[in-house]
Amino acid sequence: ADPGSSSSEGSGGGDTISVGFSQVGSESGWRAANTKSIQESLTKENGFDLKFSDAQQKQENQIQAIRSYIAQGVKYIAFSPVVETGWDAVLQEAKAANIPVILTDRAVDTQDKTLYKTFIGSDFVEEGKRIGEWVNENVATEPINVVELQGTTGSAPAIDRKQGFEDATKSNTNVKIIASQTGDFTRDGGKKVMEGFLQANPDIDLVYAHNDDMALGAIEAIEAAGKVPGKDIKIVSIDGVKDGMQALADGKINYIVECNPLLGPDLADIIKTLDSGGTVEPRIVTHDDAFDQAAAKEALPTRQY
Ligand code: GYE
Repeated sequence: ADPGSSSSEGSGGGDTISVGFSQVGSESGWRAANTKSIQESLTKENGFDLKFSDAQQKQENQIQAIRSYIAQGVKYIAFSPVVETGWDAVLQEAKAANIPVILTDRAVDTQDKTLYKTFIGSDFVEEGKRIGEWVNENVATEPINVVELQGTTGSAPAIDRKQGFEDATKSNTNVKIIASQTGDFTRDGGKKVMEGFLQANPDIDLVYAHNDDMALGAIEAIEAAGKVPGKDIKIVSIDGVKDGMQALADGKINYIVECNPLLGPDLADIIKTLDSGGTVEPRIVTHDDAFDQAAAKEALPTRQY
């Protein structure tokens, strides 16, 4: 409300650290859990003054939000870049204003590594690889036709998860990717693209979805086409959100590689470390598990998201 005010003198005693966070959007269950984790970690009680904005999956909205954080003179900027490229100009503006930038969840593609302090998040190539390896061992022991539901075009997780799966399956002649299209990481997108795939291809054996939400959309399309998801058409996906894990436990999805969305506590630690003059590693990789149907049944009762 008062863009000129410095937020380093927080009310309620003690100083707070002002942080501007630009979120990708609210496209998925993963994103909802990630937003919650960040908002619950960067609280007043924890010493933060968080300014949060949702870019609705549009890069221009994120650039605008970052510029406004710079204009407000926040102490730190953190963001999850919707796509990989096109960030140099705005990141240079932040650097010129002496505002350290922290990347959470998704990477940017830049030559200049001085434009951000650290990038914290999962190894998306590895996630795609683990999916591919599971498919090699458990499904592609005979020839299979695979359709791929890609995440948001140009985003780090879509590029890397595609790459990882291809790396793991390229020497397996049984794996044939017959169609690949973006569903934008949404349930609706996954459903619509899967409907098209089903109409064009009578013989689909496996769906590789870059996230659970698109897998859940695909399940609806498969059921509407009179086929049984998890049996007639097998499904593998990435994230491990509640609804995805439930579908896995119910036998509708066959395998999920987790992507941990709970980045808030680490983000808070990173900022506090930087703020007290410390240094952080330029790349912090978070730990991800993987689940088959039996493991999902066991994990569900204590799942945090
Ligand atoms: O997998 C997907 C979300 O960037 C890792 O974005 C994140 C991805 C996540 O929309 O569900």
